[in-house]
Amino acid sequence: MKLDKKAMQLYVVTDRSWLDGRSLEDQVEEIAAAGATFLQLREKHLDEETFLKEALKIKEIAVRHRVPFVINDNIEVALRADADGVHVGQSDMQAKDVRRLIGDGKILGVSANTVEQAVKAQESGADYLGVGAVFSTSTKLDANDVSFETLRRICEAVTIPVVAIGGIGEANVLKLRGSGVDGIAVISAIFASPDVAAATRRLRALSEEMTA
Ligand code: TZP
Ligand code: MG
Repeated sequence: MKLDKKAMQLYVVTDRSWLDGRSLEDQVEEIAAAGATFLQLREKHLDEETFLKEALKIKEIAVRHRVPFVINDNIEVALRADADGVHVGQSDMQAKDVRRLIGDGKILGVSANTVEQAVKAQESGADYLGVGAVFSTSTKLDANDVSFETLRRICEAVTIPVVAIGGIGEANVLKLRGSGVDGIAVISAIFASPDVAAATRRLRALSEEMTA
């Protein structure tokens, strides 16, 4: 599936560890209404049926706001919920196997942190790449660091859209200028904020400034 690079502008990944009693759906509704351009449901500890129920709720929000919606690392849930696609990391199932299972009509996102991984992912049928961690983050403890120079070389080496991830917040978005990325992916910069809608609006504007 061909993805518009604009969909990468503000890519929001969910994380229920920041919810603090708030409901995930309510927060995602606010985030989608405030200008997120892509949604990824990332659940590391839910059983399959609860994950599926959550996916169906988030899908309804994504459809209504016309933003692409993918599931992190669970093809079964992605297919059963009829999500727009799946996102896999380097330690998950191989991209080419995922592509075979989901078919050509679905979005396949792949995490990459080297030029070699990026090129291989594109050859395996990835529609976009998530590259990071570009800044230090405490959200994903096993994230590899990606330097600005590596990020720039990855963007140069592939033709598919690239979104930067990892430790991105209002204070450092503009540091990604000139790297070639199409946008930013964030978790805590939005979910740790007491006002997710306001954070979404500010990050969307900064991301647009960064890629302008
Ligand atoms: N992959 C690389 S870094 C990361 C993921 C999922 C975590 C991003 O979270 P945050 O809070 O935006 O740093
Ligand atoms: Mg994964």
